[in-house]
Amino acid sequence: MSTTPSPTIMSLHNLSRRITFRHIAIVAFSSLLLFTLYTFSDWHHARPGILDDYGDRPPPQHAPRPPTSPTDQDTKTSPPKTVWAERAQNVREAFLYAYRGYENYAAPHDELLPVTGSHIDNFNGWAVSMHDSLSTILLMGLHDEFSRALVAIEKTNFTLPHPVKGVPVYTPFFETVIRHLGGLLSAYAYSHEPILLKVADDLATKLAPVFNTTSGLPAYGVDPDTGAVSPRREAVAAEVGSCQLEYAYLARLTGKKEHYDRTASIMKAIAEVNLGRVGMLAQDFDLNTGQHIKGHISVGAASDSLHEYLLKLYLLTGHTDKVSLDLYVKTINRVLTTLLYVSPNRGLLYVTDAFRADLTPIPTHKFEHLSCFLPGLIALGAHTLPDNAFDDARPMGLTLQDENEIQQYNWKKLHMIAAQGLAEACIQMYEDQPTGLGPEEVEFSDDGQLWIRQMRKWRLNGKQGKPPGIGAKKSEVGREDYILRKQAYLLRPETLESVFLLWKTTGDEIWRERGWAAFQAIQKHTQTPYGYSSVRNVSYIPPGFLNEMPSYFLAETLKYLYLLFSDEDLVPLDRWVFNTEAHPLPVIEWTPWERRKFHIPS
Ligand code: DMJ
Repeated sequence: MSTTPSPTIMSLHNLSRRITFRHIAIVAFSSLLLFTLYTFSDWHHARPGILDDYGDRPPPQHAPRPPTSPTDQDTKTSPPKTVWAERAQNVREAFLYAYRGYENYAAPHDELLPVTGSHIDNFNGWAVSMHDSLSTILLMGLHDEFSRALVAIEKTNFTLPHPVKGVPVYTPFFETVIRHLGGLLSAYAYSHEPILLKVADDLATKLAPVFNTTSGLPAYGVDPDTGAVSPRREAVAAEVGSCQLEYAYLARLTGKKEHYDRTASIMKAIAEVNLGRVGMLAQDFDLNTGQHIKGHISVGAASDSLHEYLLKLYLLTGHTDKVSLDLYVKTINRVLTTLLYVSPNRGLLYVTDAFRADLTPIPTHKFEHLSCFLPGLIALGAHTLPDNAFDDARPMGLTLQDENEIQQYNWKKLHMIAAQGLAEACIQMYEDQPTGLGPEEVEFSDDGQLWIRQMRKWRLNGKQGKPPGIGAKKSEVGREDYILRKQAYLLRPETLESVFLLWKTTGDEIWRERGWAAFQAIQKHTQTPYGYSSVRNVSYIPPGFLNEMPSYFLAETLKYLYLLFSDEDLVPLDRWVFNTEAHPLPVIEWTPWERRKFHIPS
């Protein structure tokens, strides 16, 4: 047997002779350095995504990012696929529990009173919880629930009880469109059940007298039996500009020009608003002149979905409605430069509202749960709009310095930084509370700084570290930076909607984990013997039931959670657009015939 060492052993032998104490010391020192950097930096949190670098590389277009699967990332930090499937199943069960509570104790009325097991007709008494649940039922594959709903829908007649004969009673146009019409249309898109389209068409026609205003913007409400329209001549932004998706899609399904005219009438009116120094659509409108009044700018209550529908109409109509895009671009420029603040101690990025935007905007420093749809919307825009979407932007109402500042960045990067920071603050509001539930409204101390000014400092300092508003610190007693103004959690969806959209657009599993913690808090603190209830105070355990289960909990909150945990891409963002009540509508590619018939410009 030969004693000659094999080549491998020889080279090891030679190598060991060449390794000196100096080599060992260098290796030991480098390992220590790497370990320290890893431990005290955020390297180990980094994941592939749009925020990997803050340079100018744009993200891929129109390709929804596939969720990062456990096989291509650190398995220590991401649970296996089966865990997410179980979590999706938990949400499906929660939905069934809530919906069966409604069916058994409240149908055919509007909503369930989940503590007393009774009902309330707080909208029109047209079974709003059933219509609002339809698209969730279909996405979750609940065939029996869908069949029962169809039987009830056959009997729908959309009339209102008139307590005194001849005295009009108005159905609220906005709520009826987003919940009833949106629910029926989305269910039709998934099921093609003819009754759903017929009922949707009838309803939209009964509501149409609201458009008989001088400006063409819809009035607050209509008596569906007589066509009488509510007399108030002032209206809020969300109510005048949140039906364009539903009427455009209905026009596509029925071929009826009068339905498309409703969408066109709103877009024409808002395109003619003199934005001036206000810089974006304000909260209050005059229905006679079509102009906005007062200079109160907000993305929260009474304004929210008007801004949402600017981007979404552009996406729904296959990138054809340029008026919509132009207004969306102006709005976001104004919001990013004027309404975003960074809190002083923790660096939380929040969006507030401001008065006197036509002069010098005065921020309130209020941060509403309702505003938490915004990070998701901004992320959706950055993910789906083409690279040149902001090229023709003519910012309005901005100072020259702010205008110059936003032009220093690739806009998609800038938007994703804002979206991530805002979404972090929204979910942090939940994580700060002992219940793990998010408050309805907080107020920040007024010594926060405008985000765009902090971005400028960060840029001038060579973009060292994370951008302002990203990775805010945890709460410390006495340094929370905000107080609770409205302590209730009303089972609202906005934060979870954004968590879902941040997950979809970045592929970062941290959003799923944070959403899962919120769902567990909902299970623990809001479940009742009959369903789920809004709660009085998120900072106390127990938080105290309010005996309300709003229909949007079924339409939105549980749907976004289900989609967040489902591994399957059930609603691809390049093919479906969620209305403001989370009812998905399919993207429309207008045919030449439709363009001519509806007078849609090419
Ligand atoms: C929903 O009805 C809709 O999302 C609406 O646009 C505003 N918010 C409520 C739920 O909070």
